[in-house]
Amino acid sequence: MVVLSQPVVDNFCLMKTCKPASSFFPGIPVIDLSKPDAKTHIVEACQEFGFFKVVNHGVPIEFMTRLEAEAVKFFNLPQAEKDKARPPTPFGYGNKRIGPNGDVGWIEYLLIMSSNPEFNSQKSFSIFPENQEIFWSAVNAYVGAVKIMVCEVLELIADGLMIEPRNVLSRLLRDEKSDCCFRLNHYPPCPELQALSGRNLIGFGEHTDPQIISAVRSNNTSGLQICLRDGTWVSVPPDQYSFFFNVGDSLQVMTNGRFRSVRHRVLADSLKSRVSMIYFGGPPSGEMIAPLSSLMEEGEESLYKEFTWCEYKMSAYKTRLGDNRLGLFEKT
Ligand code: GA4
Repeated sequence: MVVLSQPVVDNFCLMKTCKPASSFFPGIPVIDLSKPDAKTHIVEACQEFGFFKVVNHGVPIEFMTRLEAEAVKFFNLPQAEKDKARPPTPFGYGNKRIGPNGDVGWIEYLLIMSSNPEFNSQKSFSIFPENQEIFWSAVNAYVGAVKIMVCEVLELIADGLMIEPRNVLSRLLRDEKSDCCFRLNHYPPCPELQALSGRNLIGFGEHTDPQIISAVRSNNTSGLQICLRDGTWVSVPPDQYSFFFNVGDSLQVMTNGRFRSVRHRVLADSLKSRVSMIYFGGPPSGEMIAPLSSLMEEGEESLYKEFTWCEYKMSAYKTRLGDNRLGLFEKT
């Protein structure tokens, strides 16, 4: 018989569970950035899945492993030490609570504003107070290289869509006022629950990302699932050397629904920790999020009401994680 101590039961009782993931989905599109046909395949993947894997990405593996080591060092600190970092309002250290509206998950995380490095070095963030330098230099090296790759992908998207200028999307991330953020996630294993019920905990509940595009890198632990067009959830095979890209709500709007903002979620593993690092590419606050005029066919109308990124973000922070946030902005 498995005997659970009370705190473990308390920890689990608010959490949603689901059946352990079955086999891996073999159909995730793989984009090789060194191949001339990358642009065509990216556009196809954004239309069909809103999701793809990128190889030959140019981000040094050393940047990934160095940041992963720093993240593991932080998440392994005693709880009281981690709680000294500022709370996630929205940037800071969070534990089990996601966002401001009551969502929970089997996760702890650091949410960092990546457009403004000075913000991070503020004492209030307080990660490894005695020696913050090593941590922040690992973050900055990683985020800098990932941003270059993400901009390249956005330029390939413009090429693939045959729209000009080719920086029509990437300029939004390169803008000094761009609103990009970054998160380090740790999904601890959940062996007790697995033993008790044969089920896994939901680490991060299903949702779409509000931004333009997101790039995920994780260690070699599975857990990420995406929702296909027909509503089935499939498991993404982990690959610690590659990046997984999600189309976000803003890119769905900018392509007037041609691209799909993909619903995704993460299940905690019963035995292995999952550590992931995600770069979210968002535009400047005042930017209008509307279909790109160079893409619209003659007479084509926008499927969405007009809004700025700032308005969308404010609205997103009033929603629950799994809500259809874009629904509020669809024309009826
Ligand atoms: C989902 C994508 C990013 O992780 C995030 C999340 C944000 C948060 O964790 O603070 C949100 C979520 C995300 C969408 C709806 C709101 C805001 C939690 C939540 C309930 C950082 C983001 O930009 O939006």
